[in-house]
Amino acid sequence: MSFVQSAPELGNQYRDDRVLRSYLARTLPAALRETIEPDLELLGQHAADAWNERTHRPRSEPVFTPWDAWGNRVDRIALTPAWQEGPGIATRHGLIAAGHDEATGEHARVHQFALVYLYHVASEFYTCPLAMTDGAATALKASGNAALIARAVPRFLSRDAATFWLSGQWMTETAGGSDVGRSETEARRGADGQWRLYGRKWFTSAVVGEAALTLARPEGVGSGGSALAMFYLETHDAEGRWQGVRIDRLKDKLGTRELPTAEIHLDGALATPVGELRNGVRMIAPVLNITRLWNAVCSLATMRRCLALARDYAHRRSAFGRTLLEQPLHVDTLAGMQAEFEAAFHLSFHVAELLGRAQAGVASAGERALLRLLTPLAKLWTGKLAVKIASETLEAFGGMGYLEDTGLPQLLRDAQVYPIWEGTTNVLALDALRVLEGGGLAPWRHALDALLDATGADHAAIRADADAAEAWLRGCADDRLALEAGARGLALTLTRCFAAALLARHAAWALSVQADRRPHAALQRFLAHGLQHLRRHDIDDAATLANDFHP
Ligand code: MFK
Repeated sequence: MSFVQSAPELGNQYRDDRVLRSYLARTLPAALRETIEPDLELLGQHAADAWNERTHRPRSEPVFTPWDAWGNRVDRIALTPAWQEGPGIATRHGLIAAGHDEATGEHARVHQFALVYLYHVASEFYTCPLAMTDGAATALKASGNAALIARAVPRFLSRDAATFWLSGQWMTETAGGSDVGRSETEARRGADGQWRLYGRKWFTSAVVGEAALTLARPEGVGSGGSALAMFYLETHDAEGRWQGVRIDRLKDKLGTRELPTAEIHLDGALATPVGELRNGVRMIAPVLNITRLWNAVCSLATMRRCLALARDYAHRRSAFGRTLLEQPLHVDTLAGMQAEFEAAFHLSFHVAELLGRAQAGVASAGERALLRLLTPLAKLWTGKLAVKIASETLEAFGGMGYLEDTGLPQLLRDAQVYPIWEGTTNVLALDALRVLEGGGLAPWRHALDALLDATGADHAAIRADADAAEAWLRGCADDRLALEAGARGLALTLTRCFAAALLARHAAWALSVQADRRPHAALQRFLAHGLQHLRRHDIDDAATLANDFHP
């Protein structure tokens, strides 16, 4: 019998996660940690079981049936098994409720995102509609609309699958996913005083939800983003029939294929304005910021899954007379991935901390400004990084990483969605620029210096790169084209400097409290990769290169 390679396996994904456990030990009060730990253990085991058993189960995708056999329009979507168990898991572990739990106060979001991080990969992106439901609960609360808050929020936060509702966020139209201000869906008010929506929504990721927040243009108000209004609607009538919603088809996507992303028409869907009949983009912004944080944490979850599999395989796989873990170049490659992941972890969970503090009303003005800036930054960096780490992971398996039935290619295909949805890298870099134009770099710089000062070490390299970012911004102040063209480089530099400072803070703590040198090693490696991505290229040269297809 010739040699047969054994497949990678996962242990309990909470117990095995040194980075998560060490982070929670530093940030959460011991009593709270002990209370939530059994839940984290269960989700960690669920993650392991779902992976280890996946090879015994056929992969499945949702199936859309527009018509029944008798010619009735039914628009039925049959979900995958993981999606069918989604409401039970989400409510049992309080995946949304935990984030709004007043009893845990400023720690609510860290608790919630630890759950999300452990559940995400096994959920087959059921986390996507959960993210939007969390966003909808947050946006409704911010709107102050007492009737809608009373009706919908308890259902969105329910810990009981029987009363739980999912909410979609239906924004994207054919005019563009980024340029939402061009939305064409119209809201018409009938003689009965009720609003009805008419239009086409091009990517609706949570069409299976019971409710949705959406944007529409009240009839006759003119063009532009500020003329849009935010509406709340329920997808089914009292008899359980779709109300004014027709599903045209499910999207044929590169990845996230278990997620039934649909293209739909609204044809007189009854809807309620959430607030004023304008400024819809501003009103829906809380949804964007919440889902962007979910995106960052789910990107981390993919990275962590990749590293766990690559590490397990490195123990098993032997080549040229040694296991991969005994091969210096392979070890060095894994270490580089781990360092980037570890820095990204601390950045994303820091955003969760800030969100928790803002929500509990204990964040300072500086922390609130930092939250607004770090949210797009964390999303844009982690989205890109997840693709890179997933790609490197497939390579770490050699040819096996390219075989569909190992489950590995799916990690890469799924990861490619992170930089695209919820704002592409460039849209988010420009969003960060808008924040800086409003409030400048001071909140970021003060927080960064405070983190480094608290370590008791100088960290001159991090401060020097932070100085360079400030100088770059000053240098471009009068050059709008250069500012926009360099916005991605600026965003990455600000992100990496701040992530380095957070990792430095954690490394100092881990060394003194846990006698653990690994975060320090991760920091050194992360710094060696470089923090700066600042660029100031000639705009005319860039235009010439970008237009190279002209003869
Ligand atoms: C598994 C992980 C879970 C993830 C869930 C994934 C679900 C996937 C499904 C989707 O992808 S849904 C579609 C996601 N679409 C986007 O993320 C849109 C991307 N485009 C942008 O973000 C644009 O920047 C934006 C649409 C906001 C620009 O629109 P406009 O019409 O040009 O608006 P404008 O003038 O920039 O902003 C309007 C107001 O909103 C301004 O405030 P004022 O009215 O007071 O001046 C902005 O400051 C405010 N605003 C915009 N973005 C904000 C914000 N406020 C707070 N936070 C923000 N992020």
